[in-house]
Amino acid sequence: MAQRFGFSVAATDGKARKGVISTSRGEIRTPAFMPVGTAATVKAMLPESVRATGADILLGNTYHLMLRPTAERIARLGGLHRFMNWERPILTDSGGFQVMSLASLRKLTEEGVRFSSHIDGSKHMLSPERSMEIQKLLGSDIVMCFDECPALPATDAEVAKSMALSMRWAQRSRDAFGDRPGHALFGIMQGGVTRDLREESARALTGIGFDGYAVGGLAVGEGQEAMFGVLDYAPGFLPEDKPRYLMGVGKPDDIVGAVQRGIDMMDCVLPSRSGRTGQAWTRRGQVNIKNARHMDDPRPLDEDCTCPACRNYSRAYLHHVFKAQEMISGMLLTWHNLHYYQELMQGLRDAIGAGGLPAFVAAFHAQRAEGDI
Ligand code: PRF
Ligand code: ZN
Repeated sequence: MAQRFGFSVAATDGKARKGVISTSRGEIRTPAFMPVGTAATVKAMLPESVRATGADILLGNTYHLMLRPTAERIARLGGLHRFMNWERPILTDSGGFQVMSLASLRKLTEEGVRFSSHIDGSKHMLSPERSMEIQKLLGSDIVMCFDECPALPATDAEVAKSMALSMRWAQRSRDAFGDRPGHALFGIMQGGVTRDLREESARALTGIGFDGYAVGGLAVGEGQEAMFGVLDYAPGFLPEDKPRYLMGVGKPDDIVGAVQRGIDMMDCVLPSRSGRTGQAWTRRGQVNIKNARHMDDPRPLDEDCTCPACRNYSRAYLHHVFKAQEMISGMLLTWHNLHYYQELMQGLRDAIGAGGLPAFVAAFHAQRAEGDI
């Protein structure tokens, strides 16, 4: 009998929660940051290296994997965990958000979305039922409902109409998912930056009943202040005994602010993507390794960081391999960034556990204000 999906809160500090999600593939310490492994790989990292940074769970993408190498092929090869050599939990996004940002010739109807692949132009269909089928073929531990995230700018009426569609799709996702012991289905709240719509969306989702609840439709260009404005109330509309997942967030200060407001899980391409473009995230903020000031600098990126990039290499070396477009550049900076993100999450968990989150957050902002030296 598969281990049942569960969530327990061990400590709170203000609205912030520290807890553990149990799955049949292992535990997820929360607040959790999920590195993004879109195409069955966290780019530039071996899975064992991702684990070494402290990750308990990865995110995969329905949209990319259905197009290449296809969900059916991954299923024949034993599922996504075996395919990518990551035996711990995997959460998969449902595809709706990626269709809207990547695919062409999209046609949205009540049924779902027809679109052309950004890879070869081939025609495909995603619906709640098909998204549930694909995520089952992949063997995902945490399945996301099929939703629509409206593109900005959008009027209140457009956001309301889109949210209502996402709630009908949430019911269809729930029906198609069925009963799968050991696997979880999360609903996704929409409603833009409108409080009433967020509340209505939360009510629809909790009426259906999910194993966890995501806050979707944020970090889409509204800015941090507006996002925090929504996060000041939206998590409070969701059940306390279920994990809350903020999708596609974010920068380190977004993460800290979201955790303070009651978010338990997050994902973002930022640490991995910016690692490949020469951007490092440290306790002292952002460091651009491309900058000529690093050319002769024998010091590590961050003296206090224990990642391989900081233990074994100088800024001068990291600058050189970036300029020379050597593959190790993306490898080392991605490792550092993921290590920094996971250490931040551990710091948040420890601070919540000790009832010292406000002091931790104050120190976090003070160190960043000093800047890189
Ligand atoms: N819905 C889904 N995936 C997402 C989002 C969403 O609203 C976002 C918004 N930041 C990121 N990823 N399904
Ligand atoms: Zn480092």
